[in-house]
Amino acid sequence: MQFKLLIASAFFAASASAITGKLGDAAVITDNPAGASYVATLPSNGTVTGSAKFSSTGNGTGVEVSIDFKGFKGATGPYAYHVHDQPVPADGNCNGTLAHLDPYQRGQADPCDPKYPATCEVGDLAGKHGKIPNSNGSTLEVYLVFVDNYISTKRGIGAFVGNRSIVIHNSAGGRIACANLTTVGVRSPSTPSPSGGGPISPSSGASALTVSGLFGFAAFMVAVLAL
Ligand SMILES: *[C@@H]1O[C@H](CO)[C@@H](O)[C@H](O)[C@H]1NC(C)=O
Ligand SMILES: *[C@@H]1O[C@H](CO)[C@@H](O)[C@H](O)[C@H]1NC(C)=O
Ligand SMILES: *[C@@H]1O[C@H](CO)[C@@H](O)[C@H](O)[C@H]1NC(C)=O
Ligand SMILES: *[C@@H]1O[C@H](CO)[C@@H](O)[C@H](O)[C@H]1NC(C)=O
Ligand SMILES: *[C@@H]1O[C@H](CO)[C@@H](O)[C@H](O)[C@H]1NC(C)=O
Ligand SMILES: *[C@@H]1O[C@H](CO)[C@@H](O)[C@H](O)[C@H]1NC(C)=O
Ligand SMILES: [Cu+2]
Repeated sequence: MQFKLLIASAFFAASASAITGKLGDAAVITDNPAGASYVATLPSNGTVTGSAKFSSTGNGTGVEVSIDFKGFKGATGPYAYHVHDQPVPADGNCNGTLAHLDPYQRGQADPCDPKYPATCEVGDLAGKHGKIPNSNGSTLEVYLVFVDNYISTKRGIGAFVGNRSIVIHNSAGGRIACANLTTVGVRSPSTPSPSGGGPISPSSGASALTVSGLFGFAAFMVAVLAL
């Protein structure tokens, strides 16, 4: 039997700590380039398949992450997932991605406290937004959409994700899937912006099914009314 989960709330570890990195807390990135989008497509023959897409929001603050992962058969969760610092080597060995993206040098010894996301490693997406629950050996498909204010689609800064990778872990920390983030290219707004109005990027169709997607839709409505 296949389970399909729509994750609307997060699952957090009990013992979390607000730890400031050696270089400070993470900055909210407010100038992500309009239309920039990167996708990590997992290998089709692995334990987990599917993709994670990272796109600038319509207002430049934060990055919308849209995940569709399926598989997990025979694996043990809950499953963490992160942006890792390095790309996947050509041979596909996920160990080559090294550690989490951590431009502020926080380290991962103490778990992230999602109440204080600026104190988490920038790449610790599961720490900030929740792990994927245990599939108990069964096949699972997970759709997840959220906005993270600390990762970036802006080239040249430490929080830039476009030249890095995403890694999914089992409950023991083993790396069960990984993929390079690669550019999707720059979208143009579907309609010309009225003078004074910025481009608007409504959430994708899949995200409309989730709570965060509904918030995205609400933000879109507000943006239209404000023009
Ligand atoms: C998936 O396919 C690639 C390329 O053919 C191969 O290198 C890799 O070992 C395969 N992985 C698994 C888990 O079978
Ligand atoms: C920017 O847009 C995202 C949704 O795309 C929304 O979650 C966020 O609140 C907006 N931020 C600001 C500062 O308007
Ligand atoms: C990931 O990207 C790097 C850098 O472009 C490249 O060398 C590597 O071969 C890619 N890995 C895979 C598995 O395609
Ligand atoms: C990756 O590292 C882990 C932990 O050191 C090791 O058990 C595993 O065999 C490594 N995997 C590969 C494919 O090298
Ligand atoms: C896995 O088992 C746990 C404990 O019985 C349960 O809470 C959880 O909902 C199960 N997960 C799935 C995807 O069925
Ligand atoms: C990715 O880009 C950032 C920002 O330009 C840079 O600091 C980092 O070294 C790059 N990482 C890799 C693996 O190329
Ligand atoms: Cu990781």
